Amino acid sequence: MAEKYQFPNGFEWGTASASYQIEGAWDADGKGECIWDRFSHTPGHIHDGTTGDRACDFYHRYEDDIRLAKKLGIKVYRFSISWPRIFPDGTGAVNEAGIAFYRKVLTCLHDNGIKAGVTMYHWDLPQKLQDRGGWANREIVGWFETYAKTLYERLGDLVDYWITLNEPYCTSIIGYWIGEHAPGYHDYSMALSAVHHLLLAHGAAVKAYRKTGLKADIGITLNMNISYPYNPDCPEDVAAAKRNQEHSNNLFGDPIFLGKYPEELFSYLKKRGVVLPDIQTGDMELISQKVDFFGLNTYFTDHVKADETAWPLGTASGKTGRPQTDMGWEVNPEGMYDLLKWIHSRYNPPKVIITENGAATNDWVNVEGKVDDPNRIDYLYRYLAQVHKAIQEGVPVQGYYVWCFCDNFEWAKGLSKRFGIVYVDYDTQKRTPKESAYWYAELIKNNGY
Ligand code: GCO
Repeated sequence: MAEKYQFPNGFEWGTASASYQIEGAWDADGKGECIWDRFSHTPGHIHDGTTGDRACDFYHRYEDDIRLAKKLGIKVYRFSISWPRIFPDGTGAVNEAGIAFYRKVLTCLHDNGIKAGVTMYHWDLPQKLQDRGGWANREIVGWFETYAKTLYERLGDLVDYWITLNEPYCTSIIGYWIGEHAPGYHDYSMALSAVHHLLLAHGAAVKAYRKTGLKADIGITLNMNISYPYNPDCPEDVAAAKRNQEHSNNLFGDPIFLGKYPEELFSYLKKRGVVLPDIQTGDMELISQKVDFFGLNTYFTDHVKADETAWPLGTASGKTGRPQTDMGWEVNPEGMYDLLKWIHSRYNPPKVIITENGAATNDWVNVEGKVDDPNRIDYLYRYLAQVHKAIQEGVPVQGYYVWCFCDNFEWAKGLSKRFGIVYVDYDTQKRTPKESAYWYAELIKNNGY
């Protein structure tokens, strides 16, 4: 591939991050406990036994990080707000120190000429709300709406993009069914009720936003993947791949953009004994509020086999022998193109922002003090070529944010997986831009590569 990839004028190059993964200062200045504090403090949950207590110490080092982002030419810096920093109990009294912290971060971004992309919920639910059922309790729709309105009112003058939720699939399915993420439950029907409440909370937040008069765009970030049948000649695999994709993609995209849940999937699940969500009058209208953009997180593709013994979905994943990143995720750049085309044809959103894409690789600082990460550069090169192709064919992608700015706490994998374009030494907190950061800076400068 010795091509030239030139991106449209005004294309927005960014990086992404999330509060629990970078901030540290887990109990500073009145912050309440979040479910990831509780989860990581409980032995056995995090593979390498680390926690986000300190992480990248962004809480104290945000100025340096933002200055470095500016040096690299980053146009949009995506980060999330920690709900329990704003409402230590989830509801009730506002913690002014939390508001002050995020106003400082936002001001610093603006002073450095960087746009702010703000995720309202990137998984760090106040523990006090989990104690009341968390996302499985329908009351959370109101709790989230109050939280969202508070953010609009107190921070809205400084925000360029609002993202209501990050990856409701992970919150619900991984948190309440697979149990690998906080709160660590294993109840599929509860997970589906969480799906419905997440979507309602998203809709309520968008609806409330439209009444504020604020002008910034608002959308949601969904993680999606294309599911390919493991054996395309096997009808059972073809059906299983379709079901798998409806579960990862349509379960969230259809209600938001088409105002309905995927029927075939729901009737399959019902037959398998799953309790479906309680959909009340007006719910689908609330969920399908018009959004300004579709935020897409994507990293890999799925290759799906039929497996009747796997409850409830009847699917299993198959490996294809393609290269893998340090997460064990298959590198399949064409999947990015197929997915962008699929989103465009099924949902036709006004704009797509790729709010996350990137690779974990096994990085370290070499004897010359550099971090050489050719595989990450290669990954970005190949995936961006596919983004470019989709744009050429009319998919309105207006921005791309690398996951992530600096190495950070990778959830159940702890500090052991490095996704950053900036290396973090967790003992000294020293930052070292990796070779990929310089590659990305050059790309931004040229708006192409
Ligand atoms: C997610 C989250 C990020 C992750 C990243 C790598 O997609 O899981 O949005 O917080 O760290 O995707 O797994």
